[in-house]
Amino acid sequence: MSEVTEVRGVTHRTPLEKNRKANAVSLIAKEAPRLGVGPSRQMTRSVTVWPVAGLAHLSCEHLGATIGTVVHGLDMANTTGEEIAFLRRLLTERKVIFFRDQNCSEDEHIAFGARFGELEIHPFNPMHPDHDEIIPIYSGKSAVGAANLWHSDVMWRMEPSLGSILRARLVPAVGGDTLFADMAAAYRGLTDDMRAKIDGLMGINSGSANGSKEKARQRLEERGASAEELAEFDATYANIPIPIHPVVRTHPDSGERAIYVNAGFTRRIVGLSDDESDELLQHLYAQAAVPEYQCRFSWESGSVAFWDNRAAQHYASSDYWPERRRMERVTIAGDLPYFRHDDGQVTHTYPAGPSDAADAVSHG
Ligand SMILES: O=C(O)CCC(=O)C(=O)O
Ligand SMILES: [Fe+2]
Repeated sequence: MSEVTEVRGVTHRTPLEKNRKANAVSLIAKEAPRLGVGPSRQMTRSVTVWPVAGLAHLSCEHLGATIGTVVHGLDMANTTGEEIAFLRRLLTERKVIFFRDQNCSEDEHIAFGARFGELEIHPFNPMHPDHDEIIPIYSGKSAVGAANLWHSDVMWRMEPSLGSILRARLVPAVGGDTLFADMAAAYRGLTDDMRAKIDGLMGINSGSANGSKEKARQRLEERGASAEELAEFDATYANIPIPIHPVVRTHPDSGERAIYVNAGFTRRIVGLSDDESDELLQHLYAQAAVPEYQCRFSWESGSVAFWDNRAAQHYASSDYWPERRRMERVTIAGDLPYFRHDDGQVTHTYPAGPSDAADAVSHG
């Protein structure tokens, strides 16, 4: 990752800024017990926009302290191998990257995603009429934006997606921003005791895809699907396993640890009493909402956000009703999550057995 860090360019600091930095750090330290937040990173000021070493046509601009970087000068429809390698490293380091003015076709959006891995086709979400790989996320008068809760995508899968590439086609005049939280910074901000407590714990995640399976079946019925088609749907999706994911996930590329539970999917922590599990989950869910770990992106038509589901959570602000907002998402398939213990042992995600599954259902 150092390669990316190195291209940040010169750090200009006047004596006043040095004092400001010291004051900011000491303020955070003083406030930390009250907020429950530790300084997760030494604050530094870097130049606002810097050129990328070896890729002089690109320049970068950070949005948040540890998360979110806008890459200027990229054309998603025409990328080189060097650009893709750079974006992959930048994504791992900054958790979400952004591009502006990408007026490419749906096919080009899909082709760009495919350069990062196999693409996922969501079995339950309504699909784009012409492209199975694109999930349309359209809101307006009769469809209120529904992604306004902190989550990372498709954690109901045993292998949740690596990343999502969302492009704005139509945006409201005001509002409709998306917020992102760096869950590795959030992990580093926990107390030592809390980190020791959650390292190696496992969480039961919702197996129902938040009701979207039922909605997909209903859509099939409304479209007049035959009894055979409905039976095939039931047979395919009746027994999808309920995943038990690590509460702290080790990133496969960087080795960084990140909090890997969220309000959207995680229902229960294995091996704790109901009360202990609820209390711990509430505390961990709440970390995504801490501004120090976040960046916030304001969309324009043609803007793109590409986030790493393994280390970031996101929240789409639903503050523009009844205006319309039309987004399209391409999703890259991921691999089996794991936690690497201090002694090097690895615990992977596993499917819930019958009693864990009952717990997940009773916790909704
Ligand atoms: O609409 C957005 O900004 C994000 C929606 C969302 O949660 C997603 O695309 O995964
Ligand atoms: Fe999402």
